[in-house]
Amino acid sequence: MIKKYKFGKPFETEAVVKEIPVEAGKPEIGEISAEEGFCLIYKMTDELVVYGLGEANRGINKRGYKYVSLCSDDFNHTEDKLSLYGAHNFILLSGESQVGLFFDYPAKLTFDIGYTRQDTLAVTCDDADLYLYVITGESALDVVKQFREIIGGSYIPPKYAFGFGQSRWGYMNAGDIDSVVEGYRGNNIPIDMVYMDIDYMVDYKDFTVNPERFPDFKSYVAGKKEQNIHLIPIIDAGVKIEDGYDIYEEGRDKGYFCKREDGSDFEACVWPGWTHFPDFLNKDAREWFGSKYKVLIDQGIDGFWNDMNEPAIFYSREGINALDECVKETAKTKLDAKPGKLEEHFNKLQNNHKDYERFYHNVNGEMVRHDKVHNIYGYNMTRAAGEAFKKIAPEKDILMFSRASYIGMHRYGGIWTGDNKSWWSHILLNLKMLPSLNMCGFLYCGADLGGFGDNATRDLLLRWLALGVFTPLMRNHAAIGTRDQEAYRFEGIEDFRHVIGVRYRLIPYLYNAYLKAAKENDMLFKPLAFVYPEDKHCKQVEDQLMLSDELMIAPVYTQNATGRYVYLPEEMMFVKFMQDGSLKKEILEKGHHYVDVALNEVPLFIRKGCRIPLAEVALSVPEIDESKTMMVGYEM
Ligand code: MIG
Repeated sequence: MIKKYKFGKPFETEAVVKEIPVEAGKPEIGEISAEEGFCLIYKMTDELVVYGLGEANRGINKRGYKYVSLCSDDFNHTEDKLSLYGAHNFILLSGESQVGLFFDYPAKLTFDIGYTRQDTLAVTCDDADLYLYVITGESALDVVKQFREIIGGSYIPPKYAFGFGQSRWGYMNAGDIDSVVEGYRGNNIPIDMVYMDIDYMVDYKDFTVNPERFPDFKSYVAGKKEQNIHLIPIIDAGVKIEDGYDIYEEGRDKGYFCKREDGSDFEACVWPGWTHFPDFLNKDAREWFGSKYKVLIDQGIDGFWNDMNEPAIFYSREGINALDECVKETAKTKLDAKPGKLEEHFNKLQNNHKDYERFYHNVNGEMVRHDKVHNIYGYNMTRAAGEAFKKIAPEKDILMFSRASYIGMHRYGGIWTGDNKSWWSHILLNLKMLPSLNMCGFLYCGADLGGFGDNATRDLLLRWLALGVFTPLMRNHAAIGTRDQEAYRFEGIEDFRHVIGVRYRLIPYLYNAYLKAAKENDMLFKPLAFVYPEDKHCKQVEDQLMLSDELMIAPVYTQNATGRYVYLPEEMMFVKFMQDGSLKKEILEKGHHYVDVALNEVPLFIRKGCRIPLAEVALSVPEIDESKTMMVGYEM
């Protein structure tokens, strides 16, 4: 059952697509005050597990910390971080009863889930203008399914997007991309996508392709497609201010950029230098920006990733003016002229919340200050693209995923979880986010395999790939300046060929499981307790997941480990994809086990009575021969 409550004057985020009548009075959940801002206080029993929050830090069970919904460009995902790129305000209180809460509120919102007081949940925000949805159901999954039904169906990517993709910030030109394709194809490692990061553009201008770096781009794209390689360019939110640049001039003339209070276009410095931010909350501007994807689609492109759409800001005009002032001030007296003060000031310019109070959106003629709707900016950038794709190429499925997001965006694209690091702990963080993301409708998602920042090692990449073989988005991505981490850069290439090959064997199964999950508003990845609610152990399992209806996954995420402990809630068949292409199968009884898993093996568990199809290894998605699948299962 779903009940919708209204506080004050909520902003219509369009996260929920189903019409639901507003209830009279207050919800019977905890204590709510809407006098000074909004605050919901709820006493948590010892047994209560709190799920949800989509892309968020820490555990599957979110208890014991604080999380702030505030789309943030932060490349250092340490345990103390409160905000990441997404804002997914859905939590599920799972105890004796199952209650889902969705706070539809597009500005900063804080979930204190036992941080201030261990037994107390406090959800707070500055303005008491929001919708609160209270969902009750028979089981945790039932609550999630009801929620998913009201937010609309999840985005379905093209099938090729289930292949493996290679990315790196630093591929400069066609030659760099050719050598990546050669590195994979030449070593018989399967691959379907190579990503184009910001350097393909002319001066980081959206929808341009540098003709010196990519002469005759259209035929280049076509040539790659003949090799079953899709090129996936990045699109950044900011539009470069430059006379003669059509996108800039059109946006300026039509008034489609975010404006300052005085009506002038807000200026922020990002990769292209000074930019304006398209007003994605303005329907006409959204339509206009979306139509620009056609420039690249016309050249054969059929996939994109949207970046910097929190929006990320290096500094604003106002910020840099304040720095000028600071320089002048410090120069006045010798005593104050310490570089430290300036440095401190300078560092505060990046992604400074003050800047979000400096620009406005035109929402149906009404000026709305950005900080009041901050969390739906990236969502609406991706929505601009998704809505445009239906017009530009209605017959095609186009790949789209975004960095910033809000619930509702799941209808238009997937997400990647941003700038993680080549850390073992981030393999586990990757795993923990998957079910939470699924609860919020995001099915097509994945992390930068191998880690974005810092230097990857061979063993880390192999272990991470062995998790990545199961995530819908399977992409290796790394930051400029880090160690090369394409699979063919390490010794023992055959191990990478094997692990990535396992993905291709699983694609017929995974693709169908995905479609089924999307159709039934189901989760692809579930916490164990969703499937075995009676089992007390399952509530505590934070490093294994159920995958669709047939599988359980338990990757190794510890360096130098030759295996791991795993908990089986029932008897299962342990299957290992061995390096020589064979399968090693063993029936394991319910309970705790230590399983050996070598670096070049991929483990999975098949539930009793279930079986899955396995294809033969192929070098690309279109080469998978679905008529040659074998069934592997633990039948009774
Ligand atoms: O300020 O385009 O998260 O994936 O490689 C960094 C360069 C901008 C951040 C993205 C990352 C991408 C990088 N971008």
